[in-house]
Amino acid sequence: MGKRIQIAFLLVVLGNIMAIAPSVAVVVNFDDIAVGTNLTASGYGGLAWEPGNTGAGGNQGYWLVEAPGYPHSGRNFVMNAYGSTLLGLAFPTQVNVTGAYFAAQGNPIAWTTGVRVHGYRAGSEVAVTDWFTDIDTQSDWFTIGLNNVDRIVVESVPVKDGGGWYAMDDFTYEPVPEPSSMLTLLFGIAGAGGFIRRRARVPLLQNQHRQ
Ligand SMILES: [Ca+2]
Ligand SMILES: [Ca+2]
Repeated sequence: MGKRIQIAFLLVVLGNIMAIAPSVAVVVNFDDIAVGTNLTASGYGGLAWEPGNTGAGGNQGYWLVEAPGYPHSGRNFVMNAYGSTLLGLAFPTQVNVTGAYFAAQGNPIAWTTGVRVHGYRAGSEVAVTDWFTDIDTQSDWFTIGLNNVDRIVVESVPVKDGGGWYAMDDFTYEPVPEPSSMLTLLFGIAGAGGFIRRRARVPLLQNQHRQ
């Protein structure tokens, strides 16, 4: 293998790995956890489900696994208990939040009229989505598209007693590869390249000895 071909080959491999690595989507479907679970401090899915702001009746909101209602997958989904209008979710590393399915929850007079998502990085808000207003009995995809964030807050419009209820399902995000792991990958590939070169040389040398 010529040197140029080797380098081209390695670049193609590296390009493919870099293209593939960020696209390992994680889908949180809430179907493997009991209905009625308060997700605060549960660590469900390896994520930090935060308590929310005060919702209806002066009660503190939280992420609550619920069914039946309007799930997208399986039977379960997550809802904002007491209609909490600000509920946070934190990630162990930076992620790209792709989106989630949203639907109505509970009594029709309590359905929120819209949700939007705030993205945070290292404690600062870096972006916010537009309002998603398709909140009804048909669960639909909300493209959130917040990249390189380590925390999000889902905000809903209050409609009753200070609360605005919704159901969320199939929450989807992609971990962002850390620069250190990409460097490790680079060194690994460079090492593999050297190994391939050494292996390629051996038969050549042997052939030369035979000639
Ligand atoms: Ca589900
Ligand atoms: Ca809908």
